[in-house]
Amino acid sequence: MESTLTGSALAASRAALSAAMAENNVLTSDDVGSIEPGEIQEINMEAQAEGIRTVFSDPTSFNVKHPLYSPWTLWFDSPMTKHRNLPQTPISAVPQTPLPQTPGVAAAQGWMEDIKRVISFDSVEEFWGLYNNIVPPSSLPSKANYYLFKEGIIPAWEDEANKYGGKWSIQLPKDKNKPNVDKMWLYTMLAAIGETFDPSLAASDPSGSPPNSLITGVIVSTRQQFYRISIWTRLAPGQDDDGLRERIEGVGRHFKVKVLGYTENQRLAGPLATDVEFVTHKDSEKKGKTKKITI
Ligand code: MGP
Repeated sequence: MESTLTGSALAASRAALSAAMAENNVLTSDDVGSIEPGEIQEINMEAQAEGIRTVFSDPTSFNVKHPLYSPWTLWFDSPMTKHRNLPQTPISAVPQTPLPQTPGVAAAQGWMEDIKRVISFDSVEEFWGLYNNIVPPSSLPSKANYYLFKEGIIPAWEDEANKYGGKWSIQLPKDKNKPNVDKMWLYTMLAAIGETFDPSLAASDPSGSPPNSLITGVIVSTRQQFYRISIWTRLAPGQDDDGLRERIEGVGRHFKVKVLGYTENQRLAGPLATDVEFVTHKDSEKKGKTKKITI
């Protein structure tokens, strides 16, 4: 079936899918392309068939799943979730692992009070199942946020995985971007779960263990007059950064060019709009004048 995704979204989706297929030793079209004409490729059909059941082998209970590098959790808040003890959302069908009781989680308790955990997932199929059943950002009320974070990391500065980090973000005026924001958010999520923000890392881990990626999560926020999309990183460049600044800037550039579709030198700041900017969480916490890196 022809994909309806375009450009960077298609690339990100393919990255997620091919990572998953590589883990399952499934032959991809790229593999087929590398076979010389006339060359015979040995495929262990039995091994391939084992554990993978399709509609052809069982018309009622096939179970093809393509695992992601790591499991992710979606969180949500809006004016509706504030100060209310809402029951768990009806789509939380996947078993939830309890939050680690780290000092960071305890410190963020006030902030996390109104943020509801929606669901965790660890496969491409579950991601699409979730995506197809939630309200897109363009239809959310203002003051709402989706937070998609690696499982075990809470969307708070205080979490151990976030406290030395920062965020790339872009602010987009609502009136001009209502038609684009849903795709921008989808492409951002695909780049996160497909680990394409920090590609050197994903490529350099042949063991199949989850890459210790710089990315901890991504957020979309709706406000009265603008949307904001953010990418949270585990670390932020310091004075002796040992190449870290370059890596962090690579994340910002990938976000701006490959995910959002702007050109590298395009200036985006304007009324209610910002460029793609990086701020450390420590600076965000201080709320004062912040040092920004702009891509
Ligand atoms: P925000 O929602 O990230 O910014 O943070 P925004 O959209 O500019 O502000 P808003 O008022 O329009 O929502 C808003 C405020 O929430 C911050 O100033 C902090 O007081 C608090 N806050 C945000 N974050 C991400 C955290 C966090 O991780 N931990 C804690 N403790 N407070 C936070």
